[in-house]
This record gives sequence, structure tokens and C-alpha cells, in this order.
Amino acid sequence: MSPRMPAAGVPRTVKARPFDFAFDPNATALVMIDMQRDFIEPGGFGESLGNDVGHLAKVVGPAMDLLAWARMRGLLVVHTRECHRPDLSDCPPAKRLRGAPSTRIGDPGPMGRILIDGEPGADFVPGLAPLPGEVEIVKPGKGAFYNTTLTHVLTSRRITHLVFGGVTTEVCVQTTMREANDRGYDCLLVEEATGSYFPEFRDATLAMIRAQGGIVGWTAALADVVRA
Ligand code: C5J
Repeated sequence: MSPRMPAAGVPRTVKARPFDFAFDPNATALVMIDMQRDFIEPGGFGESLGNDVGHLAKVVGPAMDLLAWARMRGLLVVHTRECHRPDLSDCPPAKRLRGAPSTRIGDPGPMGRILIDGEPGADFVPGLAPLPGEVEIVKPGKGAFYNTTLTHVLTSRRITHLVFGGVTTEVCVQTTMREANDRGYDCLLVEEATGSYFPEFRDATLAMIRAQGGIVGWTAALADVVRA
């Protein structure tokens, strides 16, 4: 089934860049990327790579507002978590062994084993956990389509449009948006609801998404999304 199948519903329009983003709430999902303790709190994967996790704290409030909007509008809500099986069978050595992090994926840390499914660090930050009936995608890669059931989830619900929030903008959010764009989805990234350890990378990613007539998709301010 193509993601272009028509769905009935009242069309909405968000003031966005590079131009307005029109969507049908019945055919639209919110995809909230990797709002996990391991990326956002001290002692997790993000900090083990030498990042200042403080940059991501300011995303939590807007991400909660975006989630509340999606729930109120009745959008399908998809939450992703990047993490690996306890035996690391889904973690390529190239990912685990790269560089010189203070602790590697699978090593013990203050929030349990780093980036391992079932450990406290791999869980969602408070306030951003799925509600019953929402979709949770556990992904071993940066993109949420790689080695997951996301295509099936979206296709079976006739989703054609995706609204994105989450972290980090230039890694898992952008990778997933590019994967989705190639699969034919119209994608909107909500500006305040995404962040990076490198604010300049966030800004550059927003610019490159909407450049060239929206080559990857659209971006919009949270206030304009909520107004829709
Ligand atoms: C990273 C992510 N940055 N969720 N993961 O490794 O962006």
C-alpha cells in the first residue's frame, strides 16, 4: 500500500517554511525521536561521548507541548528509543568500538548499562513516555525505519504525513526524516521540539531540511503547529 492513499478528514494548514504544510490529522502521525534519559541526562550515552547534555534539557518542555497537541488532535503517536539488546547482537562493532568514549554501549553506568533496552537510561525522560495505545519503536540505528516495524505501522494506518520532534536534530531526527522523505512521506519538523548538543548543527539541519523548496521537508514553530 502506498503512503499516498487518500484518507478522509478535515484538512489543516500549518504556517511553515519553506511554505505552508497541509495535512489531514487522520493521516498524520507524530514521531517523537529518542527522548531518552541516555541522551538527555548526565551519566548516559550522550555524556559518555563527551557531549554537554545540558543543551537538550530545553527540548523537554516543548516536546511535551507537542505531544499534548498531538494527543488532543487524535494523531497517531509514535515514540522511538535508540538502544540495543542486552547481548549486543544488534549493535555493530563499528558503533560500539568507534572513538574513545568514557564508557561504551553495554558498559555499566549510573543509569544502568549504557544504551541497553530495559535499563533505566534507555527509558523515556519523565513526561514523555507513551500512553497505552501509542506506538513504541525500539531501534538499533539512527534512522527509525532501519530494522524496525515502522513502515508496517504507518502503512497499515494509512499515514501519509509525519510531524517530528525529538533529539538529536542532526543525527536521529534528520536520519529518520530523510528515510521517511525517500519513502514518500511529507515531513514537518517542529523547531522548538528538537535539539542538539551542538546548537549550530540544529540550526544548520533546520535550514538544510527546508532548503531547495523543502528538499527533505518543512519546519515550523511550535506555536504555529498548535494553532493549526
Ligand atoms: C545519537 C540520537 N545522537 N538519538 N542519537 O547518537 O540522535
